[in-house]
Order: sequence, then structure tokens, then C-alpha cells
Amino acid sequence: MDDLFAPLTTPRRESLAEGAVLLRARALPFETILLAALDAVIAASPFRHMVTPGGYRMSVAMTNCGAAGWVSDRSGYRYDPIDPVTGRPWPAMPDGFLTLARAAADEGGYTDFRPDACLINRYEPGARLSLHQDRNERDFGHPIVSVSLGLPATFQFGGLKRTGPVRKFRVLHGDIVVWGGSARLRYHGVAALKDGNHETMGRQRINLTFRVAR
Ligand code: MD6
Ligand code: FE
Repeated sequence: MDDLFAPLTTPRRESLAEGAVLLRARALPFETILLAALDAVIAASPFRHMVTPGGYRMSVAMTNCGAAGWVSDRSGYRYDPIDPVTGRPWPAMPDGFLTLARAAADEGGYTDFRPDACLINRYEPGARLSLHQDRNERDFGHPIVSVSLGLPATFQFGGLKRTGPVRKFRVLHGDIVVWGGSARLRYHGVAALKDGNHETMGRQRINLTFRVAR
């Protein structure tokens, strides 16, 4: 009996590279809690399209919660304790976010993960994130935990240089990627989101990335 249902109930684990693991469907048991907390965060600090240092409006809309939030403007990329749109601190990290991020990090082999920042990305059809490294954090010894919600997306996973081979894999509602160690500075991006309708999230993909920024 247990064996019969295992494929439906057991989150699957896929290794992406040394230090990086994909936990399929791992966030699904937290779906209701995550979505309620997300609504509260967005009500306090709404999604906005930031501008790159080069002056381009990003197609991905962003907001943050936690003690530090990732921001981009003409002067560069940085973590800031204040939301520049509201002039107030970012909303606190919801307990449900923290619990899930810690559990996922543990399962990825990174114990005692205590994120102080959660960057929230919203992709509408056509939105994309070009290849980048996450290098605005102070200590690359900490992993990043990334939760996908809503429409499926193609995640691009490269090497430590911008050029060179890029692997692609599909990330689905509830999937979590945990990466750190020798994968921490790998280039990565998200291909233009294909249109569709997700049964709980509608026409969008939302990604939560948990980091230790400071
Ligand atoms: C996204 N994710 O999935 C964008 N960065 O929408 C990221 O840029 C990312 O998923 C660092 C670690 C994991 C990620
Ligand atoms: Fe990133």
C-alpha cells in the first residue's frame, strides 16, 4: 500500500550540480500558508518594476520581506532595510516562509539556515530574467533557497562564467531549489514565461528566494 502511493506523496529529489538540489513539490504542503502570507507582504510592499543600473525597466516585478530587501536602481544593486517605494522597512519575514526555507535548506544539506531576506519575483507572460550571478550578499558561504509558485518556467543553469553551456530544467508550482557550496555563484536565469493559466495562481509565476544578505 505504502509503495503504491509513494510516487504521489513523496517529494522527489533531483541533483542539479554539486551543491544544488531540486526538491520537487516540496512547498505544496505549505501552499495555503505561503499564499496567505504572500498576500499580506504584497499589501504592505507592493510589486514594482525596478530599473537596472543601465536604465532598463525589469520585466519581472519584485518586492521583498525580511530585514533586508534586494533593490536595483540607477545607482546599482544592493540590499536595503527600507523599501524605497513606501519609505518604511520591508514587511517582516512570515513564520511560514522561515519554517519552509529552513526545512528545505536542511534537506539540501545546509543546516541552520537563517535567511534575513526574501526576494519575491513576479513573472507575467513574456517576463524573463537574464543570466546573472547572485553576488550582492556578504557571505557566499550561505545557500539560497528558491521556491517556485504558479505557472511552469524554464530555469537556466550555467557555470561560473557567463559564457559556456547552460542546462535547462522546468520548475513547477511547489518546487524548491536549494543551492550553495560550489554552485553558489553559478550563472542562472529564467526564460520568457509562456502564457497559461495556473489553477491557483492564474496567469503568473511567483518565485521566492531566501538569502542571508548580511
Ligand atoms: C527565479 N531565481 O527563479 C529567479 N537565484 O525566478 C533566481 O534568480 C535564483 O532561483 C539564486 C538562487 C536561486 C534562484
Ligand atoms: Fe538569482
